[in-house]
Amino acid sequence: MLGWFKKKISPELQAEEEDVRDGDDVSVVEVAEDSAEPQDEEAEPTSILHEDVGVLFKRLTRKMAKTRGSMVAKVDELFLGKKVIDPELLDDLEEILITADLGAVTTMELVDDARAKLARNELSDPLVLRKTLQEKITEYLVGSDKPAELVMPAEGPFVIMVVGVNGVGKTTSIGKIANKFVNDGQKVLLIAADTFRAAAVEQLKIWGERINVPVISQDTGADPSAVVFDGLEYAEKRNFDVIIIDTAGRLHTKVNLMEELKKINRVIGKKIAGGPHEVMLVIDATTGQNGIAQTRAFSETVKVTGLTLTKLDGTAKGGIVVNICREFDIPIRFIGIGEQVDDLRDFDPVEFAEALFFVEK
Ligand SMILES: Nc1nc2c(ncn2[C@@H]2O[C@H](COP(=O)(O)OP(=O)(O)OP(=O)(O)O)[C@@H](O)[C@H]2O)c(=O)[nH]1
Ligand SMILES: [Mg+2]
Repeated sequence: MLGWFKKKISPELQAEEEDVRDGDDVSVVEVAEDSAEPQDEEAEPTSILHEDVGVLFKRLTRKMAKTRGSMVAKVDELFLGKKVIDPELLDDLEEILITADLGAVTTMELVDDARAKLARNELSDPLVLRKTLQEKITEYLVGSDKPAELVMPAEGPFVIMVVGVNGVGKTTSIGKIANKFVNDGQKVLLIAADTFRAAAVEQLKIWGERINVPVISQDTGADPSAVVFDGLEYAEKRNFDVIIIDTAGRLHTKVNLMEELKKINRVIGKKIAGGPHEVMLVIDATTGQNGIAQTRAFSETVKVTGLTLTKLDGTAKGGIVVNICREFDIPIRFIGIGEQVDDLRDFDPVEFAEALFFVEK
């Protein structure tokens, strides 16, 4: 697999850092200064590329056991002992795919295609049908024209604003993503713009300490846009490569909360040219079809440029991934497969489909 992010061009690295800290209300959890020296562009990243791909794949399939158990295992059960395909078998297949949250349109397309082939006597072997299903699902997953890798700006920090409904895994994903950047030698700053709950700021600070990156925060109840403004101000002369902004979870149907996101978005744009460079929507894969409604609502509010799908280790409804890839032309950047720092994978459609259809021998 290729790298998961790239820079437009090599940035000019600035050696000196000035202390521009201002405003007593801004709380900064500092870390050791030498923690994130930028690396040579050509240098090999120290990320998962050094790990054994076979081991990672096994881990992915293990973590996705529930998704596999639901969809593919049921398909296999259905096909077991069947020598030929008949119309009833296709009806049962349709039910399995719908239950796995593949979505009505995708399911109909897959099953109708099989029905047509069956009618033309072009399909008789269940194993061939299984293979066709995997191929079609891979096609849907690959479908997006947009590159899955993050593209960092040539100049200045790469600003990522993370949004999504309550409890989907935004803060946890930020911790994991920040850690990936740190492992690749990037200097990372986190901004806690979730000011609704003190616990939210605390949670981000704990992640900051764990992965050794500073966290900018203010008191509970502060205006999130102001926190972001101050945070970006703090970052200005410190040459951060990556700034990740955590926002409060919000119901996609609550107009005033969605408006607040627009304001944060505007503030970032005024402070950093072209920012935010990535608006990452986090979706909990266990919520199934509602993920589609969430993606639509957030996309109508701010320009969502990438998705992270979480909790794929805990859902029997992994079909939502296929559905989202088909419905929107927004790349899935990462998938979350657990609560730990390394439970995040770059989304690779082919690998994902293989993991979905993988049978343990
Ligand atoms: N199993 C599993 N749990 C996850 C994953 N990602 C996050 N979680 C858990 O989901 C819960 C919510 O995660 P948070 O990161 O706090 O979610 P959030 O979107 O920041 O929540 P709010 O800020 O309240 O909107 C926590 O218990 C996380 O540990 C994942 O990929 N797999
Ligand atoms: Mg949070």
